[in-house]
Amino acid sequence: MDTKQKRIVILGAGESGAGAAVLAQVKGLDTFVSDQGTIKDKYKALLNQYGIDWEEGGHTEEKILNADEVVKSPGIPCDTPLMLKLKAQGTPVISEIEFAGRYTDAKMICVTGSNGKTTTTSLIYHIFKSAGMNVGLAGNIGQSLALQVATKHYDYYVIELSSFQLDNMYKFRANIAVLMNITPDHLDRYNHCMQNYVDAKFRITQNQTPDDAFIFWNDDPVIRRELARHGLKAHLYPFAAVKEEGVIAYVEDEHVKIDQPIAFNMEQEELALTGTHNLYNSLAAGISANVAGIRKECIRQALSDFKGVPHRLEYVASVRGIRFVNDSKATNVNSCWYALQSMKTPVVLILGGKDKGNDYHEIEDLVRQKCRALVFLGLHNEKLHAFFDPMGLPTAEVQTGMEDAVEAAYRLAEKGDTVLLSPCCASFDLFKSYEDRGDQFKESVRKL
Ligand code: UMA
Ligand code: ADP
Repeated sequence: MDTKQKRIVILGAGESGAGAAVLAQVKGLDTFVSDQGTIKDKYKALLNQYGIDWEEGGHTEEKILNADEVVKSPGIPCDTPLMLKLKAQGTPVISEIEFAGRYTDAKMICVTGSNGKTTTTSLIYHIFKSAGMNVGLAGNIGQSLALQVATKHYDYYVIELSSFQLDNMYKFRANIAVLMNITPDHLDRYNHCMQNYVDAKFRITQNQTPDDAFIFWNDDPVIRRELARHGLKAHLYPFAAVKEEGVIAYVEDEHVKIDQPIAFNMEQEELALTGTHNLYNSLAAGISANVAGIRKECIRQALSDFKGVPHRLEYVASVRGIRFVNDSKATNVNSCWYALQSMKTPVVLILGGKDKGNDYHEIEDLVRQKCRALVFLGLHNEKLHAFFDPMGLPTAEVQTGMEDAVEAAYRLAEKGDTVLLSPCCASFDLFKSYEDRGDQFKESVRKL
């Protein structure tokens, strides 16, 4: 019998890698962690607590290329010199989610999409938790799945999956898979090829069986086009804003209705989350809970008392009749479209930041219809000027920071308006993260 321990090397020691390392270690594997940068103190402490061998400040090839298997952190691209060497010599590379999935028989409810992942994942978790289920929240949100599998015992996991996490998943099976939508994002990681990104998203359905559920937005043109290509075996649960051919969940006569597997309805007005995009998120969450057999009263109650997630269309305050809404998580043009679409008053829109190859045509009409004025907040606002200036709206240009942007927006707004931070861009030019950007917005509003 071969008694040699399997050598597992984990690349990256952030939330994902540190969790994978703990799981590998407690499962008795020969575990080594390598980080090219500096490992955060809290992850060093965790690795040391479990007696795990680690390095930082570089990847030592002789300690990595001898791995039987590599777990790659999602932030590491597939085409770094080291990754290419591993591929060339045939070393299997998997994601932390794939790895963790091997060591649990909990039911997996997985959510992906270009927008709405965190909101939908959090809402599903809220419904399950309110219903008294033994459930964990994991993935691209909060604590890594691997660490929870190593240290806790849940019957269900609700997991937010980014395309990066899906990339290296092969055998993992989602009992309930939710695909919200697919619009361009992260294309720099996909060879600037949209199809590669689409294929990554569809990996959420691989290995599903007829006992599993695939919940998706029926009106997404990309999802509809792709359905046939993927030979799906799971039971399909398509949803849409209104009743149409084939959908099992929709709004009719101001009621949210889910026809399958168990008939469910509630007044749309009772939903805690507002706006069309949040209707989709509520439908997807409601179907997931319905499929899992949660009682209708529990689903109704939880869909109506959900507190929302910070930085997603978060109401901040009203100052002299002007409402301030923080949608800092709108880091692409599509999410800003939904934010604008949900606005019921004239809007002063604050947008800008690190551009990801944005095409603003998508929001052009809504900006014309709804915006009183625009505030460009970023180090490089030239592209925004070039696109929006011809519309002739009042604009303010701010490169200095959030406080000045909020003051400029306040000056441009009139009583009854909404000042909306929904930037279409990543935050990294002026802020540490989208959370930092949203927090600074809230702080600046409170100072007015
Ligand atoms: N590193 C290397 N080698 C490299 C490059 C990086 O060792 O070649 C190291 C860095 O020095 C760092 C570590 O890798 O110490 C970071 O790994 P990571 O970027 O994968 O970050 P984690 O902390 O492990 O967090 C990851 C997800 N991050 C990304 O996908 C970029 C987290 O999603 C996720 O919550 C976490 O795993 C647990 O599953 C965050 C995210 O920004 C929220 N996601 C993107 C998004 O939402 O748009 C996809
Ligand atoms: P993700 O985790 O996919 O980034 P979030 O739930 O954090 O998604 O929401 C990010 C932003 O995307 C929100 O601020 C909102 O403007 C927009 N959004 C939320 N849900 C949807 C949806 N279903 N479709 C399109 N846009 C959405």
